Amino acid sequence: EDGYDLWLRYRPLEQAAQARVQSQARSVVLPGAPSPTSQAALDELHKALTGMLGRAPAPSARISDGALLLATPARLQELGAAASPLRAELSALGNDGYLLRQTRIQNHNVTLIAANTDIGLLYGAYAWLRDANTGAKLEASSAPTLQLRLLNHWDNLDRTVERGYAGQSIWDWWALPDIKDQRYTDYARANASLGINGTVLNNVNSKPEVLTAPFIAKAAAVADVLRPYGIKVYLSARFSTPLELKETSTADPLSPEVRAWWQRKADEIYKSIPDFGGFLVKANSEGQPGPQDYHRTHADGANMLAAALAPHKGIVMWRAFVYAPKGTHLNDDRAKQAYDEFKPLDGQFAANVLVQVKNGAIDFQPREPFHPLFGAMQKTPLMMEFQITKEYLGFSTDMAYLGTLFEETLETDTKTAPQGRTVAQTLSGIAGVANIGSDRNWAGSHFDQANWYAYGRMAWNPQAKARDVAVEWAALTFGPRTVTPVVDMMMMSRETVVNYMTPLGLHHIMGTGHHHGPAPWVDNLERPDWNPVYYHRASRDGIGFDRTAKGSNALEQYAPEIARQFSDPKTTPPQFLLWFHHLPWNYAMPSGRTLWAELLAHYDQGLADAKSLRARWVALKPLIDPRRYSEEEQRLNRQVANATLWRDACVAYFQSVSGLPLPAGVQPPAHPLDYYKSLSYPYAPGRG
Ligand code: BDP
Repeated sequence: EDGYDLWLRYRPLEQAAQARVQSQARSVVLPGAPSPTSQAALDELHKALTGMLGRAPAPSARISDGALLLATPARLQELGAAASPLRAELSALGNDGYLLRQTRIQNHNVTLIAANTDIGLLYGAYAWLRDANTGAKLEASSAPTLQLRLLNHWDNLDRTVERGYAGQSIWDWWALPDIKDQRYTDYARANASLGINGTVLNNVNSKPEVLTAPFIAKAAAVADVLRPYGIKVYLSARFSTPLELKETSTADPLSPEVRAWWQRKADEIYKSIPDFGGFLVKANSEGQPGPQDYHRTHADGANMLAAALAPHKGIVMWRAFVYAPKGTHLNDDRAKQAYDEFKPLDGQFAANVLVQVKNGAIDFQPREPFHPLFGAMQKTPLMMEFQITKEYLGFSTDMAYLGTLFEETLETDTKTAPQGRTVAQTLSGIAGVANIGSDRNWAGSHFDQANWYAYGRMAWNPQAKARDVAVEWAALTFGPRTVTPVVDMMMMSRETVVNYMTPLGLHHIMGTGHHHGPAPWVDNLERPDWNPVYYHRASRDGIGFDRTAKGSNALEQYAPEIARQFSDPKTTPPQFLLWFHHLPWNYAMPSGRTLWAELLAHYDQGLADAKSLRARWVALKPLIDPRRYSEEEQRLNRQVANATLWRDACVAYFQSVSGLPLPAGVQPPAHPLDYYKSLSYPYAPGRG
């Protein structure tokens, strides 16, 4: 067990489970000639059943008792099962949905996987296998609510990965298009097993070369591998590409020359990749070029690209993560900028543009309140952008199961409709910044595989519960006997990180550039809002960022009900307290402690829980295979050290600012503040 097989391990089942699965899959029947997609379903079932049962199922063209039957409506009709109530049920399941049913067809008891399309059959096959493995009930139907379920790779053409902690890029651009690594197929299988149906191959900080003929050919080769699995390829486009390639004299989106160039480029791409998905664009943000360079709006820029893609049914995903090194909001609140720039453009985007919004208004912090654009842009389709790779949550060394973060965000009521409207309900699509690399275990650590898994499962069903998803993943990954303790670890892990890094709504106090270790003292960076002191605003008189009407008034960007609730510290959820309020150190918390004592208690809790995670894993040693056990044990040791560092450095720093003594029982930091300030992290991974 080295983790390569992810949650598709297909190890021999225990006896009772074997008998159950065997009785449902004596043979596998797919009437008619298979397409590449239904062939992929057959191949997966064959591989899985061979692994789980120890022998291959009989391939068969005829239905007999105990057959596992895969069929679309046309095939059901030929089998004389068209009139069944299944038909109506199927028609409600759309292109991607499937149903699993024990039923009788042609006088035989069969297990039916039915779907309207071959891709639905593939999804159904994976669902059936999930159930077969975990012993879940086999009477299900399912269809996704979001049609766009994407991964975003922040992968560079030289195979470095921005914010990647799992080795090099999976895409070997140099070897492509001639050499197509087996990993691409396994990547496709893993994604299809979750229902992920699109992938942006390259970094949002994009290079012009990716749109040149050689790279289009490379992307086409990847697209060919992913196509049978229902995964479309997309590219991140650099706004100034034609200018930088010296093929136009400007990149102004309203220039006819520029528009014609992009039209030709789109036509060229679709010649090689007929089902190309479209472009993802980061513009006028962190130094990236964009339409504002020509005094045009984001809508002008997005619509120009959209026009080029529209004839081919492609889309533009235009990111709302905007702020420029020298731009607006320099002396205001960075949290407000995306809303301020995008809300006025609501209704101005072309029909094939989606605005892609990070889950929170700052930047993938361990915890953020939901982004105020969700629910606010009602005339523009929005996509959620989550970060699966853990840039701000301890990379792939610290354990943090993000299912809880995804759930917390998706289920929040934006209060933008009379009956309520959750963040999930405001979405038309979803994207996750991938944590996948060339590491043998794909994600840098075994537990980080769970974040890829949870993202995919929750992209399919944004109402899914993080715990249920964790139960599935744990059963598939470590086997049925460890599920409860493993899930308990996962469920506490992200709060643990929040507590030892950024409790009570603190944010962005990580070290410059690498974002790994603590650096709440940093105050000397060029842009004010790159500095941790800008975000925590701690001084003798208190701590926190006042985003109420007395402060930056970022609260005004939320629905009135939320703005009202959060404008009073007493009714602000404690986990967001210092996100919205600047409060005196002696502010009385609901616990009865002062804010100062509460802050310290959270840091201590984070460290205690990191130790508890390690102890729980150690207790599982007899039940986990040696390699995976040891790889995680080493990481959990490292996490305890990291939690200690965070806790001690933050206690030392905030004490130096508050000037307050440590309450009785609180351990002083191991070193003086200067020691923590002197630490550096040369060659930290993930800078791309
Ligand atoms: C920040 C990352 C940076 C990304 C940027 C983005 O630090 O590497 O380029 O987000 O999302 O979180 O564009």
